[in-house]
Amino acid sequence: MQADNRGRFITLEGTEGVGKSTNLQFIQSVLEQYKVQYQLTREPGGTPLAEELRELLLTNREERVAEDAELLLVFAARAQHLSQVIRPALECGEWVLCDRFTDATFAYQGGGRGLDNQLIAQLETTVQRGLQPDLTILLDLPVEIGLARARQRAELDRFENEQIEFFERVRSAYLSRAESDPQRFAVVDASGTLEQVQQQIRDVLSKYLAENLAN
Ligand code: Z5A
Repeated sequence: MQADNRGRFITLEGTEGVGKSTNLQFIQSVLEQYKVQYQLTREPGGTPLAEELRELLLTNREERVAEDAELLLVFAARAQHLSQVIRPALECGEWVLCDRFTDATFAYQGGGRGLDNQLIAQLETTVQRGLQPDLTILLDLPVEIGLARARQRAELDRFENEQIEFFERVRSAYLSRAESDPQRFAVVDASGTLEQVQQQIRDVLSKYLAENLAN
């Protein structure tokens, strides 16, 4: 049983190749062990329309994508996702486990592309109306290691084709957000073996679940 009826909103973040997909399965197994009812979802995406917007965002194309167009597409997908999936789940007491959310926008469009954080914050206020993740697990890894891991994959998407400097800016934007909100963020050192990374994630989740689930 939960300490109250509200579902909790957990997000997972990090730069390329940090192991989000790998560790999402592990997080799910911990939630299941504690019998938490949850929905697994992702951004950009999570609904049919938002998945179409994801495809538009990730596809490599000849036409240069304007930074503000990219930002608006990200928030259009998020608005749909919030309305169709995230809010309804939280309102009926389900937890939501989301692969990336608005911290990714501050990191990629803010840090990476150099867009004004105030503009992002305005869109965040309009679209989220105060809703924020309750817990954000940030997997952190030196950029070169993450890129080497990610680039073993067959095809690179529009973001993965960026230069190393882009990902350095993304990483530092994530770390400075984590530093400014230590209550919400748990930073996990993702440079160790999978077992070491998962032990840290288990520690974070066990503490959080103990505080947020009543017996
Ligand atoms: N984006 C944005 O710009 N703005 C926004 O607001 C949002 C997103 C929400 C899609 O994200 C893109 O959208 C993203 C930013 C942008 N940029 N890109 N690309 P995504 O989350 O779908 O894509 P991704 O970042 O590429 O994540 P991924 O596919 O889930 O991969 P991953 O989490 O980086 O890693 P993985 O597949 O779990 O692991 C990579 C490899 O490393 C794999 O072979 C593993 O077996 C291996 N691995 C994992 N952990 C370890 C350890 N500990 N040791 C050794 N090897 C490991």
